[in-house]
Amino acid sequence: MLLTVGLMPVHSAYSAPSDNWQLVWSDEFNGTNGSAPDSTKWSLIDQGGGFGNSELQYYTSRRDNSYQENGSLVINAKKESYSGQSYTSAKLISKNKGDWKYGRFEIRAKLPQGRGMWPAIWMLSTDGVYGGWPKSGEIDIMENRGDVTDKVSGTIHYGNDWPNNSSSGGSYFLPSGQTFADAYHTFAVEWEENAIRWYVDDVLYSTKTGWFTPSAAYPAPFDQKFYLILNLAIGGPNTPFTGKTSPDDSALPQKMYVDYVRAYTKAASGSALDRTGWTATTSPVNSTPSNMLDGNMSTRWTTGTDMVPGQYFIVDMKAAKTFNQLTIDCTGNSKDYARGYQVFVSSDGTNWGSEVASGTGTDPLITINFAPKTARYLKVVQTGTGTNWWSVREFNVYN
Ligand SMILES: [Ca+2]
Ligand SMILES: [Ca+2]
Repeated sequence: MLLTVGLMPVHSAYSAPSDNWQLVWSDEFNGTNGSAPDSTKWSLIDQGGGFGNSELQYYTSRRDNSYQENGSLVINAKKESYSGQSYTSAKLISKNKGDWKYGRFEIRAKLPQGRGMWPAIWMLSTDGVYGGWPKSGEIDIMENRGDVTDKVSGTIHYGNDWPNNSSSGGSYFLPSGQTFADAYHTFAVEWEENAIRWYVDDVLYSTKTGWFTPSAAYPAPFDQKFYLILNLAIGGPNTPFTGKTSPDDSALPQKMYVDYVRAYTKAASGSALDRTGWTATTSPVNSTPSNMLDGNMSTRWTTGTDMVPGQYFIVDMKAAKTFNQLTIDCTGNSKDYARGYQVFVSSDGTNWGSEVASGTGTDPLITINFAPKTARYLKVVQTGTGTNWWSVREFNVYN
């Protein structure tokens, strides 16, 4: 298996990307100097063995190999015998802590340098529903070889089992005289249903729209939740990516610095209706339904227990409105959102007719589109067997 990978930076003023992306998750790495990465966002891998690429490092969870410092995550690769490997380093994954289907993933990082260094920032499928690598897909946001310090690559891996696997990608080169080891740069991927775009410092350098997997139709496998991975691998004599050479031990230790990791999802594109005077009622009757209409992301309506199929909330807009999109925003509660839902509308709050939309929530911000409707009341109902808590911070209606 060729699990090629991706990468990371420090201090920056926050600025949201354009094109309606909404920040839903981030780690700014502002922990105390020397502290561990935030365990609510990242798991540290404790493993060696080469990872299918004859890599030479053992990834440890020790502070020798990963820590926060001056607003950045530091991954520190060392020349050191450890559990059968001759180098140590670190690998962080957000699996089951930060998982998204579609979005913009932006990472500011400064890279290590030296022959054999293989820093990577990448994504793999959380649930692997289409099978083993590469059938469930891989998105490499950034990877670099440490002896080519002005170049990074962005790649997707997909298709049939190795060795008949497929990949496609592109590369970005810095202007002459600059290197990715000298300064922080911003690496981003925008992943939508039918396109994946790669950026360095907001310069678009590659777009891919075609891929496949043996067992399901396009846009599989890139239609499932993926998680983020940050690591610094050490390539050896049998590692294709780093040129099948021995690492330059004189370069070690080497550090990869990550200033931040930010995940965005696409906000609704229409105009949100003014919610003044609107009211909400719920079944079960609990918590504070008005919290989903107050414009404050720190307040929520929560069921406090799994919803039962058929339970719901109703919003009364007080007058007939025309609309074609809803959002149920449970951001901040990575697990507490509707896994199955139906939407109904009504002019009198009594007769609901047939559903106007239904679906399966795959992340905390659920966006529901349908043909334009005119009605005063909206009802969102829990359906299916994937019952779950709901923690609705904001409910919005768009036209
Ligand atoms: Ca930072
Ligand atoms: Ca609220």
